[in-house]
Amino acid sequence: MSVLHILTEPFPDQKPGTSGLRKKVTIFQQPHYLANFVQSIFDSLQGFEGQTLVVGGDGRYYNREAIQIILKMAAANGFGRVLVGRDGILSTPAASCVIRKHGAFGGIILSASHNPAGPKGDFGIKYNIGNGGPAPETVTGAIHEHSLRIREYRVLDAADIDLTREAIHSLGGMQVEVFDPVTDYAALMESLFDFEAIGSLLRSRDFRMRFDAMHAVNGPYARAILEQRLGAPAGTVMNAQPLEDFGGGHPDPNLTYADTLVREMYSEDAPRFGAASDGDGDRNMILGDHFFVTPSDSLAVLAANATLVPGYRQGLKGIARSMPTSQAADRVAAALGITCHETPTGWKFFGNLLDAGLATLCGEESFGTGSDHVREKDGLWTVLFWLNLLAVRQQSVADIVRDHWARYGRNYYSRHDYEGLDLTSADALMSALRTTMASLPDKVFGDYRVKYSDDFQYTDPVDGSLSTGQGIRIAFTDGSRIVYRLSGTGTEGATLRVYIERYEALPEHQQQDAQDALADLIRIADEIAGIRRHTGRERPTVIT
Ligand code: VG1
Ligand code: CO
Repeated sequence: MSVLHILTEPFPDQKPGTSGLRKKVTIFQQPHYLANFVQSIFDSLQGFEGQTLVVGGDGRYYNREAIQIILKMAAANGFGRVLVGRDGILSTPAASCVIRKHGAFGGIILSASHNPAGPKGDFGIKYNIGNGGPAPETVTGAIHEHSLRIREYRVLDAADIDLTREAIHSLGGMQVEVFDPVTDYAALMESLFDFEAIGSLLRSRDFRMRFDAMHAVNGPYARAILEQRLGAPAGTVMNAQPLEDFGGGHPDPNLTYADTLVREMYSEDAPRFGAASDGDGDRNMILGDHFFVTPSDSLAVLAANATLVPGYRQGLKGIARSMPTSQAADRVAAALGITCHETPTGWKFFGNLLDAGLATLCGEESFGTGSDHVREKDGLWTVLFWLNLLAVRQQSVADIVRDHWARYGRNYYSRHDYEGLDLTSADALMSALRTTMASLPDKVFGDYRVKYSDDFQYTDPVDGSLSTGQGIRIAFTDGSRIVYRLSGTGTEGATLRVYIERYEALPEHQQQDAQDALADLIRIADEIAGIRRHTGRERPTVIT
């Protein structure tokens, strides 16, 4: 088998976003497009000769073709071994787990997360480093630079590998091991949670749960763990078969897109617990009987109750949340006497904190929670954590959250997304906001006075690297906040995200509906940024 050196030209649009490179499938299918990016990854790394690479994806359309290309390129570039999930399947948290457990040099994850899939949908690729986490900005920056200079890539002239069966193959001088994608991950979960207590909860007659895998990657994981290992009745996991187009759906676990599950959880005969995860299995949504847990509250509740779970019995070293995530976790950290770190959006910023032992739990408002067990957010881990809490506390989801609000106060929270804006007007809105920002401190809007406003920047406490321009943050004197930022994961036009938060300490003043409680701040958010004026939109496309 010979190594081919293929001549190529750079594609100017290969700048990784919040989590890797995401584009339409049709863009990835252009000749050399994927190969250029993969070679740019390898060219930005050093010392991987003879080392192990982990490869897998969320099973979406083009996953298998991409894996065959990556295998042949890894062989041509000198990797010693590639571990690849059977059928090309690996959830994002499972990939992180496998990289760590097998001491791999790194991993390539093929996913566009919750973005729709299929020939007309999206595809994505990202590189994770040896700690199992997404490459930090220094690495993604280097990949981008290599992608702009690339002139050739290397690929082995070889036949495709059979990914459908567990086996060991050789490809040139490299070994390819097709392994079961669930085993290592399931063992890790069993080491963290009280499987006996969760199992007896799931098997008891007056408890019922539903897990919606949304035809995405977590189906096999949820079936193996919840149904086969823990004994939940067959059928507990719905939409369990990963499909190349996710069944035509939009595997984003929120109130809009997981509507079948949501309807069931708000029906007369609702189960006690409901959950869903996204395309690549790292996001989660947690529901009780007629009750929705906002992800920011979920992080705070997990932190406040962590010592009830075997894997976290020793307590937490710290908490970390992305900047737009509500400050509910900060209150728990204060009560526990630990630090709550505030990072830019995207899981890659948590890696150093976790590696340095500065944090144990992490979370983002975008339906992501996780811990130092891996270096990615983890959907099924969150579900098992909640089940462990339900088993120990013997209370409903709603009662656990209401108890939390009574003790710590409630951070009302909502995110308003304006999707598919044209780039020029979205940029105009943000740059106008950067100008207005300076004059905001001390200004009064109704009941709210601005305390400070800034364009969020972050200095990594471990390696000192600086990340700027991470979102406009407006803080009010009562602790309320409005945050504006542009999405880094979309593939069409621009998406403006507006995050709105208000704190209410007293349970007797706490109202049901977050949109009502935030109505004044929502108006102020438009007044300050001129959202309707700049975008021509009367309302957001998605409210969570
Ligand atoms: C979004 C979320 C962010 C999350 C990222 C990746 O990014 O806001 O919190 O880390 O998606 O999630 P953005 O730049 O579009 O706001 V996933 O499930 O793709 O790995
Ligand atoms: Co995801």
